[in-house]
Amino acid sequence: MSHDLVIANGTVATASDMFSADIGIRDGRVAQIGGDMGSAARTIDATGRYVLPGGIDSHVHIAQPSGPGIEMADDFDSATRSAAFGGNTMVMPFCLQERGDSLAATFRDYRAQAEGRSHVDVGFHLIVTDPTPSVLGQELPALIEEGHRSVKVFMTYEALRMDDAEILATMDVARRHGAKVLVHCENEDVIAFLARRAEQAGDMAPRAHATTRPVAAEREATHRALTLAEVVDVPIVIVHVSNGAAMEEIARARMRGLDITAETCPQYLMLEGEDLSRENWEGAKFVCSPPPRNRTEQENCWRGLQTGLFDLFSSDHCPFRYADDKGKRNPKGLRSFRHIPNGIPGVETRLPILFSEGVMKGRIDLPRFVALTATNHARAYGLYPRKGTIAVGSDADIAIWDPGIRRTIQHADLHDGSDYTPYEGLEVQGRPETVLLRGRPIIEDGQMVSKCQGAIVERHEGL
Ligand code: DUC
Ligand code: ZN
Ligand code: ZN
Repeated sequence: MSHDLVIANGTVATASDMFSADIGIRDGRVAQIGGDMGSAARTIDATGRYVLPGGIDSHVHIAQPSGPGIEMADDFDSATRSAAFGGNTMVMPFCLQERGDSLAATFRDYRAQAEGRSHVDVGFHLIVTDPTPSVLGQELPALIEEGHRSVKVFMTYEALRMDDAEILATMDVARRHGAKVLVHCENEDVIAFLARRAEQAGDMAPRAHATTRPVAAEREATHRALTLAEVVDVPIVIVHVSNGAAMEEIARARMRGLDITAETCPQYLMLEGEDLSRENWEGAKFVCSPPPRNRTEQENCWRGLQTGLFDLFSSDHCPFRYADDKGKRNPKGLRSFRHIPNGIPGVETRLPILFSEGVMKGRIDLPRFVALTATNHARAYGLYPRKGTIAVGSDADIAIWDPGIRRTIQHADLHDGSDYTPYEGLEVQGRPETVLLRGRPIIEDGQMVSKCQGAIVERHEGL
């Protein structure tokens, strides 16, 4: 057999196994694992390296409308470039319907922004904020039939949230047409009440973002979202879980037989609410929702990654610039925490942080790392086994990691459009040094070697 590319002498890991084998790649797919590879147009020597499925980051925000005067720091070019340097071969951003707009027209425009401008493959989730009769009756069913199998709804953010009746109606359409529903679980009335009280007391600084979005608001909303999904009998994804009380709600609902996918993110392992207290408004760099909690909750989230409570480890990459009046230091945001745009960059640091803090520090093994960062994302969103694994016939989306490299995370070395990283100064061990997208190198020796080869992945496609 002849191959376009052979990866020789590496240690391969999937979500279930680790083994020494050469990988033969032909026509963009894995053609052979182990045995006599025959001839190859090119061979990469992976001695001492781990050969892993490329990361799939199924929760990123790219060029998403963010309210008057506010602009996200990334377009598809910069976000997917950053993703590739971080060892990813696919991202899944959200197409956000703004109230009053057509979901179908919004999707057409959003897809066009990604086309030809992405360095890794892209698959889309939909966000419904305005469940009008035409959206629920025609547009959403048609989009689901076209292959969009995941719809996000918000319980918080005044401009995005839906009430329980609207969420139920949206869930019902998703169930009937075969999509799962992702839910952002925070109780908006609790948050609005606490935020008003904080402002009246003159408590305007970034730290109040965390104190006005307490664990109880997330726990209650998680319970309610699960209850609504139970009533409708729709598969649900609880995204960006930050704490043990919400995890308990998920565990209890699983015992009742619900189909739940649960996700956490690096910020809930590495950051704390106290980070929002940094001086000179620097706390704004850590404003995201739900907010980072404390050491105990970090440990709870680690436990959830270890035990299988969490299926997905995603970045929730949502970058705004810090020193920018369209970002974290916008004029209104400098007056009150309520106007600081929510979200932090993280698509490039997600995998290095979990590799270093998880695998290198012995908290999780390499197959679990692969499951949490690639395989389970592919399974959850209808991409497996084409994506998310190394198997004969799968897309050759592969990251080759050098586990020996130690470095300090600094924004100067990252590639997103923001001007900071919340993980500045964090020491990590391990780096994805070569990344292949459908068999073609996109990153080699820490350099980008391709241009916008990313494809839009239609979710109904099989192998
Ligand atoms: N919270 C969200 O819900 N989405 C993006 C970022 C954030 O902080
Ligand atoms: Zn969210
Ligand atoms: Zn998000």
